[in-house]
Amino acid sequence: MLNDTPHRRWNPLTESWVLVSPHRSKRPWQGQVEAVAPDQRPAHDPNCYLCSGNVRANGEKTPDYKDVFVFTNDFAAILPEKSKEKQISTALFYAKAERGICKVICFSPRHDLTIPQMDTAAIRKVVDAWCAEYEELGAKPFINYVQIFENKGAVMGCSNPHPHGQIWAQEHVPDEPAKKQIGQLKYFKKHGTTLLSDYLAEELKQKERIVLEQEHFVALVPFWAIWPFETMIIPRRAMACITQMTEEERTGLAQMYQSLTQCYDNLFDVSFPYSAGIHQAPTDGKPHEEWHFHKVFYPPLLRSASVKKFMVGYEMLANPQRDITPEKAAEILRLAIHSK
Ligand code: H2U
Repeated sequence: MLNDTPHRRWNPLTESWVLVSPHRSKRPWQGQVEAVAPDQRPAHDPNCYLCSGNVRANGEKTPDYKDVFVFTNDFAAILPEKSKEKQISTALFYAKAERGICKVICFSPRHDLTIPQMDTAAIRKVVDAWCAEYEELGAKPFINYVQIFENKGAVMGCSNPHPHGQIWAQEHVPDEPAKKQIGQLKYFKKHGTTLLSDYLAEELKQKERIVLEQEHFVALVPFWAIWPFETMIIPRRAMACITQMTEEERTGLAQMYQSLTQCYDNLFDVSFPYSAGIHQAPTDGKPHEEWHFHKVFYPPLLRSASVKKFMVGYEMLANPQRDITPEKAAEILRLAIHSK
C-alpha cells in the first residue's frame, strides 16, 4: 500500500481522482482548537417550526405527530408546476426549466434527539418513510430521480437542530448520481455484476477499510474517500433502490445508521456534523440492474470537534486532496466504536 508516497486514487463510481498525500499528516498542527459548548436543547421548542403545534412559514401548523412527519418544503428549490417561460437553447446559452417536489422529513417529534440517540425502532420508521416517499414521488410521471439527504450540524448549513432530513425529487438525474450511473453501467455491461458487489467482496477480504459489519450491511471508508472520515453504507445484496429491501434489511439499515452515527459522535466527543444521503436508481421506469444503492456520509471534521477540512485552493482549482489515508481513518473510526 502507498502509505508514505503521494498518489492518486481512482473512484470507479464517479470516474474521478483524489490526490492522497499521506506524508503530510505527520506535519505539526498549530491551528486553533476550540472547545465546543455542550448542546442542551429542550424536548419541545416553542420557536421550532418542526416541533408539534408550531406554525411554519406558510402559516400551516405542524401537527402533533408521534414518530416521523413529512411535509412539502415551504421554500422548495424546485416546483411541480409547468413553466410558461420561454426556454433558452443555443450552443452557448442553454437553460431548461426543471420541475420537482421538495419535502422535509422530521425524524422524531423530540427536538433534543439526533439519530445516534434514537432507538432502532424509531430509526426504522425513518427508513420506512424514505421508502414510501421514494415510491410515491418516483411513481409520478415527471419525476425521474429522488434524492434523499440530510444536513446535520450548523457547520453543514443545517438551519435547525431538530432531527430532520430532506427529499428533493426532480425531472432529471442530477450530476453526482448521473456520474455513478455511467460508472456502474459500464461495469455491469463488462462483468455482469454490480460494481459495488465486487468492490464490497474485495473490501471484505482486505479488511483494512471496514468500519462496521452486520448481516445485511457493511460500513466502510471507501478507497477513494475525499472527506477525512467519509464513509459509505453498502448493502451486501445488490439492490437498485431502497424499496427492494426486505423487512429485515430495512431494520438492518436502521441499525447500521444508528451504529455508524454513534461511532462518529464518539470520535471527537461531539454531535458529529455531516451531509449524508442515499444514491440509488433513477425512477424512470427502467430496471437499472447496474445500480447498487448505498448511503454516503461526508463529514467535514478533520482532527477535533472544531477543526474541519476546507475544500479550498487545490480542491477548488484542481482535484480533491486528502492527507490522512482512508485506511488510517477506518482504523481510527474502529477505535471510536467502543470508546464511550
Ligand atoms: P435544512 O436545515 O437542512 O436546511 O432543512 C430545513 C428545511 O426546512 C429548509 O429547506 C424548510 C427550509 O426551506 N422550512 C420549511 O419548509 N418551513 C419553514 O417554516 C421553515 C423552514
